[in-house]
Amino acid sequence: STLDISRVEGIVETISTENGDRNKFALAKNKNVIVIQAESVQGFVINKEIEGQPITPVLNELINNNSIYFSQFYEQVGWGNTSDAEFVSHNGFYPSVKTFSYKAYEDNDFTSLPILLKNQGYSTIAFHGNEANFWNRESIYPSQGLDTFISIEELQQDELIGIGLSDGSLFRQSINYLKQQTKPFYGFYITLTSHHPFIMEEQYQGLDIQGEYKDTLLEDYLQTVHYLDKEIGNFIKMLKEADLYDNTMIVVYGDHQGLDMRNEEANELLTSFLGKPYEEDEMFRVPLITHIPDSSLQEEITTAGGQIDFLPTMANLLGLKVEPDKTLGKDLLNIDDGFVAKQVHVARGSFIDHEKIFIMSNDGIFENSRAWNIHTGESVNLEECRDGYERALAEVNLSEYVLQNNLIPLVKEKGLEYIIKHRL
Ligand code: GP9
Repeated sequence: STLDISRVEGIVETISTENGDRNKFALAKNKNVIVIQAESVQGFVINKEIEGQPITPVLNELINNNSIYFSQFYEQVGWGNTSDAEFVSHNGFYPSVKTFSYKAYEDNDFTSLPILLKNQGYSTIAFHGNEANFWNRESIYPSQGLDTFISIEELQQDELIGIGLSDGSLFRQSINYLKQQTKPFYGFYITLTSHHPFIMEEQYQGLDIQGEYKDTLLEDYLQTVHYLDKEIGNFIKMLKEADLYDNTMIVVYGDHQGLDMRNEEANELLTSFLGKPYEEDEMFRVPLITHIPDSSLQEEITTAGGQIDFLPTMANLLGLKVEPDKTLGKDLLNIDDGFVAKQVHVARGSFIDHEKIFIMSNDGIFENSRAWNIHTGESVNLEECRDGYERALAEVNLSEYVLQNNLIPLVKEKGLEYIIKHRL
């Protein structure tokens, strides 16, 4: 059977922590929220230098001031890549394995983070420098709770880089919309300039790279990430000038990999740059930073988590009560052991936890799988992964069942356990 009730009861129990005494509950309650989903930004760039220059000086500084930095955070996208990062993060369910989720589930009903915030009186707005119908965004945003969508069609096309409007221009032009937006607002930004193949005119390239990585794919990638980082810095300045900074929580997370380990050139470059083999554990790792002005926060969370945990984690900070068995995500500020299931780009059943990564074999034979310690790189006995493998299967199967049958409204009413017991 695809739905193993005992496994799922385990899941529900793991994610059940009472709301009463929660760590960091409501720290950002009623604040505006700006979420920047950063195109192709991977975890390894944080606090990393190239030829003596920090790649992400702005994000590094943000992490050290009034922020929580989740350093063991992983992407969980499917075929919908950037749009799946949005889908998984906002909804707390896994992406479709068949096609991109915004298409597969376009007629579904949702209880997304923007919807939960709307219920608290928030207005919602999304910004993206590409065409509105790309990834079917325009069609699905209303049911995702994103009421206003500012895409390239609505904006001055005053600076184009790569496949659309530059991140700098998008941030700049968004300020007027934010000023007019009813407060508190949820503002969701999907950046674009650091999109593959990372081609950008020299005037935008802020890193001076002369050594072995000069004119390589790695240089191109790092230049675009550095550009985005700088533009996030400019954006924060503009928010301050517009008096929109103090009362706003600013969140940044990476959507998915920029450099694919299966690409030989990328693999060689990163293996050399990182000084260790470039494998799935590093390829799937993306940063998550939550910045709350005047909070005195400076914390690094090393609990393993993924984009599916974004909704409950943000809900906790925003003082929203998301009952634990109403999403498959977990509040990373209130659990000890995280768990990240993967099902696209690697075989279903693959997972990451606080100490190891398990990559299920594509031939479906468990014994042919690979597993290693994410901290030391040493290989891990596969038998130690069997429980996690089964849990990963149970989670992704349950998620698929809920979404394919449009059961989120029922999950909202009765919880995941009910869905399993009654096998609707
Ligand atoms: C397209 C942009 C990039 O609008 O979000 O999507 P990707 O190709 O990275 O999935």
